[in-house]
Amino acid sequence: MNNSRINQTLIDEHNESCLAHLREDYEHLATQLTRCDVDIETITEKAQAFEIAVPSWGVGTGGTRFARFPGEGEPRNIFEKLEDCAVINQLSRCTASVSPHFPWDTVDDFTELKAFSDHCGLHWDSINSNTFQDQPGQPHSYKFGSLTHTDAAVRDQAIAHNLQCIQWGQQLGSRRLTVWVGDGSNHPGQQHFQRAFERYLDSMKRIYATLPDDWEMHIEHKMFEPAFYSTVIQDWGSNILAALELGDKAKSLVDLGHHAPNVNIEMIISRLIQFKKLGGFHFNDSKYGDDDLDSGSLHPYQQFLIFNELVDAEARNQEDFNPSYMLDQSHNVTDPIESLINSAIEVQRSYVKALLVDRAALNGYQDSNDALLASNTLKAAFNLDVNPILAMARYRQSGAIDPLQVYRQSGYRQQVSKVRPEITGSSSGIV
Ligand code: PSV
Ligand code: MN
Repeated sequence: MNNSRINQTLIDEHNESCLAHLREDYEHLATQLTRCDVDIETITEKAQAFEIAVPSWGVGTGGTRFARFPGEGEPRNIFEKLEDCAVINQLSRCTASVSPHFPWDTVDDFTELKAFSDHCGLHWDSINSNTFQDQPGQPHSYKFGSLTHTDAAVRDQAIAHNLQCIQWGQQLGSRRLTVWVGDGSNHPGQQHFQRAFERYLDSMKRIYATLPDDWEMHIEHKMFEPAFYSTVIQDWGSNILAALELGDKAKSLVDLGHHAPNVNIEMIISRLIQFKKLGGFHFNDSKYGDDDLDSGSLHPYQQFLIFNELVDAEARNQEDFNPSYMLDQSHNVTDPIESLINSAIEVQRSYVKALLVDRAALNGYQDSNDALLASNTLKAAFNLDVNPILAMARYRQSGAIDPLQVYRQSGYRQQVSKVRPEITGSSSGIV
């Protein structure tokens, strides 16, 4: 099997047809940036090195509590999910890694899975454990929690699953475990806050103890859902406390949708960086809660401000700073491949714009309390059109100058629909 899912000639012909305009736009932007002492080539090289992981579950059509409307040619297993991920990377050239979720992506033969991902030119990002759902035949239910359950037998089962995830991850060459639990309560008084957190720490310590030396454990907090009154790891405060208690290999992961509307997430990022506890991100956008909308579709300025903190830390050579980037969204009404390509590029765009912030000027305005010019310095970078840099980064790596146009022209979705049977009926639930 050829590891190019999209005919490379189609991409090359498309690029050929757009190249003259891209070169003109790139030259123009290069001239503009030179006026500010910025070398466009340095920025383009950084854009080329940018990488964001795709979640395996993101290539399936998502849904809400009310309904799910299945898409055409949806992947039925992790092998087909990898095929879709390979398309996303072939066109965008910034998504060479995939984050699996177990047991959703469990296979009999992990050597075969690893060989297939290698063949697709993909590697494995963080392993996600799942103790928020019951699986067929499972002895104990997670209805009232997993790692924090009052019954030790349930906690043991949830711990064992996480240990299994680490072993599978080692076979795939991953070096991270992400733990998100839905544990919490729906009624005031239902759960003793302190005892539940103690049980959580106890369970997590047992998982942490088995973590290979070169692994990290990422803790993901979430304000609400499925627990609607209290969630054990509900905010970055509980998250960093747990990470500090566990040790250096435990870090906090920030999913953008897991905060109340209007929370200053960029400041949370700064705090986590300062205390060497920023592990990584799940990027998405939201208006009301954990909407899982496409990255940058609503709050591109917030996403830019987050990258402003990240680039600032990078520029200061902040110690122990190496966050991982991943998308975590639900595509309910779009083709997931299109949404993921678009979103990856939107996150890359925020990174590139943050690289263009005049940091010396910003620091000066901060020190002299010039609020307006400090703000305008950020805005100047945000308002730049960096499309030519992003397109050139793709072009130079054999990706598509306009990935969505090539994807639609390729007819990939129609082709896979022929071999992947239509899923009929409407079910509800997350992907
Ligand atoms: C929870 O809402 C979450 O953000 C976690 O990352 C889960 O692993 C993922 O979504 C599952 O869909
Ligand atoms: Mn998430």
